[in-house]
Amino acid sequence: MKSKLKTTCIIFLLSAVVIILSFFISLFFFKLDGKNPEKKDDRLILGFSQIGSESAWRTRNTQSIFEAAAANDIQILFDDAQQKQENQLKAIRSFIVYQVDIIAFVPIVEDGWDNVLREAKNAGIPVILVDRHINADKSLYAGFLGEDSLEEGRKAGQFLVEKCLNQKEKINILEISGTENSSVVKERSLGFREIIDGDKKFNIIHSQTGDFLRSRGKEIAENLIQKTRDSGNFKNDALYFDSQKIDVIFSHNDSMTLGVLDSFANYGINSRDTIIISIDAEQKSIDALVDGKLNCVVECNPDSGEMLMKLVRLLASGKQIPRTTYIDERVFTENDNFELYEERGY
Ligand code: GYE
Repeated sequence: MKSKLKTTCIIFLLSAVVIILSFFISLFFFKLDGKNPEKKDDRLILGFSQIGSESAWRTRNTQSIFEAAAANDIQILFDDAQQKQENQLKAIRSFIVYQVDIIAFVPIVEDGWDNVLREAKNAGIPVILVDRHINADKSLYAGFLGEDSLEEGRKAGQFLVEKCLNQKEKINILEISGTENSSVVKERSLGFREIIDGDKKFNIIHSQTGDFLRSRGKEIAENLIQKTRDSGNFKNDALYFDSQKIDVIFSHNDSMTLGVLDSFANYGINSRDTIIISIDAEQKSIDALVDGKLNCVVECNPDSGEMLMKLVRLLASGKQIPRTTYIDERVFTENDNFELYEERGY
């Protein structure tokens, strides 16, 4: 009896060892092909970190990427960073663990990406920058896709210079900029100044960030109005800064511009003399241009999805991509034939 029990135990133990061993061997073989055990099919997996949904432009940018991925049968792991860099760093690290094929992300600010990009590089995962640039070693990412923000700033400056060609007196400018330390703000400001600095009559008397948000654009304008009211010199013919009349508003995106127009409506500011230049070209700002409330809208094209999928396929097939791929953009002005305008789609 005792020897029979001993044999049964030995057989039981042996079969348990065999089962466990075969499980680990099968797992090992999975690991060897480097394929993600979760990956159910051969479709490419793109890990995409978006900064948030702060503007109609951003929402359209995200839509364009999902639409193009679906059309190109590319799987997307998507993360909305709610405007926080630390969330983007976390998302990119999770894409590395998940072993996506390609990582693409919109860097909310220029600095602080070297380490996580080095980790992606060590994991053999190519990275594409979308929409904004970074200050990092160029070997840490494959290329950039997006708008030429410097040129957008220049176009805004060129419109202003042409519009004020015959004006001799001083022209006071209020600049409402977007997210601080972002490449797009740095380049739009630089491009605008590059053009207007050619003529000393142009003065940027105040520059303030509105973080690309409509509410902040409204807040900035209302603070200026309130200050003028408190000074007892309130006039509704324009915004004033330190009792200097603001002749031009250069706003880095439509959301903030529409916020300024909200405050004008609230406080009955008649802004007909104020030259207002905005960037993005969402439908609402084009409508405001057609209504004569804006003078110029520089397009920033959010539809980068299709081109991104092309770049993803190139990289996934081991090919190089251009260091920089710009998307075509135009300028809308008060001098256009508005009948020729098409729906903007965002
Ligand atoms: O102008 C603005 C968005 O990075 C180009 O970010 C983008 C800017 C765009 O919030 O609407």
